[in-house]
Amino acid sequence: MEIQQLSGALGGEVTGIDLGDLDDGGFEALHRALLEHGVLCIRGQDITPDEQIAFARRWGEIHDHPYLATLPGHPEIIEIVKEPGERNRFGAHWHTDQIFTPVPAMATMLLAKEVPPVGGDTLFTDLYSAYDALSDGMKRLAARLATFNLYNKQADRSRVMKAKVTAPETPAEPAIHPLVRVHPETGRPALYLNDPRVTRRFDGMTEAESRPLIDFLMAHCTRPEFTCRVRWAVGTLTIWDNRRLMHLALDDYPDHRRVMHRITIKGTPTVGLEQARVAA
Ligand SMILES: O=C(O)CCC(=O)C(=O)O
Ligand SMILES: [Fe+2]
Repeated sequence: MEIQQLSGALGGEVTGIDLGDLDDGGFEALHRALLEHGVLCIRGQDITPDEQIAFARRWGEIHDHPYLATLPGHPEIIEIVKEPGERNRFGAHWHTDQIFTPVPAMATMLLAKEVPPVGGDTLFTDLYSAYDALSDGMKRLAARLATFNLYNKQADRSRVMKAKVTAPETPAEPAIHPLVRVHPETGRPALYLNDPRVTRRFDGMTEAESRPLIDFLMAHCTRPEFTCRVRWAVGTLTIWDNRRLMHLALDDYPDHRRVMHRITIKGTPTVGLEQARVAA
């Protein structure tokens, strides 16, 4: 297995490995690499849905997405499809997956099945670096704040969503999380939020009071030097750690089809910096 860094901040491109035939040592190496790089883009994976599901289960239990429809016969896999001429709003803004649930997904993986000839890349940004780059005063303030997150169906409307429109609509429940999240495996603090479509405000504050700081933090978190970019090819499987990064699906391929097979892995309850210090 070989790993090439994708940028100075985060990301690794992995070659020389077959996820359909991975021993425990190989998996452990991949696990360590994910903790180090945050996102791994693994090339050349000609694997079946069952093999993708088996690979996903090595990371943990599969996380049910409360709002997305799944692949027929494989309820573990969400098929993300964008047709030519369709606007993509699925993941087309900076976010970390399922922050609007009480226990957000630990990791997400996408396997590229069909890709446009150019465009349709996915961008990632490193929230350890974003936290580290804050002033001491802002770090102290951020450590005391929690975010109030609410799913926004309008922001995510796309073909993948349509199958669920017929399902009974359950009202979205808000989820509260620490703004500075301690990574459960590395112990490193990271900023943890989405943009105001989902992170509506800080807990105990109004939207108007919260908005300037949310806007500042989003601009800060997505500074180009904290990012990397994954260029897809059919058979690229990209897995990312939602506990320390945000991502964005670029909608720059209006005339082409793009199909991804997505699996999310269950996470653990979020722990803030103060809470982690008390526990230590
Ligand atoms: O389609 C993509 O590149 C990413 C979509 C997304 O945000 C996700 O699968 O969580
Ligand atoms: Fe996402």
